[in-house]
Amino acid sequence: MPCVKAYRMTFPRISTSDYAMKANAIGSSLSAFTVCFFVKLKDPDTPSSALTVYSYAASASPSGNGIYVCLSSPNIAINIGTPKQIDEIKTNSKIEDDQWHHVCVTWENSKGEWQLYMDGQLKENGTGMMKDHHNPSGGTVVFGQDQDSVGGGFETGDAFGPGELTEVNLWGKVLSASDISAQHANCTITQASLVHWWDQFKGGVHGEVQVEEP
Ligand SMILES: [Ca+2]
Repeated sequence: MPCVKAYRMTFPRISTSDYAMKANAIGSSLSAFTVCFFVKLKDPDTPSSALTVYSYAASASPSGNGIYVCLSSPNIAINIGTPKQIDEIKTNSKIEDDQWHHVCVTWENSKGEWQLYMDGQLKENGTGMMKDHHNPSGGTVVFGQDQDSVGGGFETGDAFGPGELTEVNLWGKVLSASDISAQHANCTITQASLVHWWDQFKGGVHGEVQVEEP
């Protein structure tokens, strides 16, 4: 059980009614970021949707948010501000069991370099993803849904569940491999450059999402 000091959010079903939201979640535009979370899937063999864990939208887009990370498209897929969903990063990695896993995605705009870490280890990386892009500020973060409009436009086929989340955090820099492995190993959450953090979402849950204390 990871991060026993933190609360968990349980998503009991697939529904566009179940999510956690924070408006004005990113205060300054970002030339780099890291998003990390712990996730546990109830039905890893039979996902009925794309399982969007994290989305950030600063403007409406039916085909691509500012940022999203989904687990089953059909593998882990990442979008960083691309104008078309077809240009998302389609990784070769996926979650294949019903245990807790730690996932981190990093990106920076000088080389457009991205990295995917799973359970504290670098799994995949690449370059040329939205070089020179700045992720815009002032948008809305949603856990559990893809946003086709800011704070809305949810679709069942993109939703997350059934499953659990904890410690979904965003930093405005690329975390080091040692920072990421420390999160996985002993839940050390690097405080420097945190943009939004887990405690801020406790009051933002909707639908049947349950907050469970450790
Ligand atoms: Ca969508």
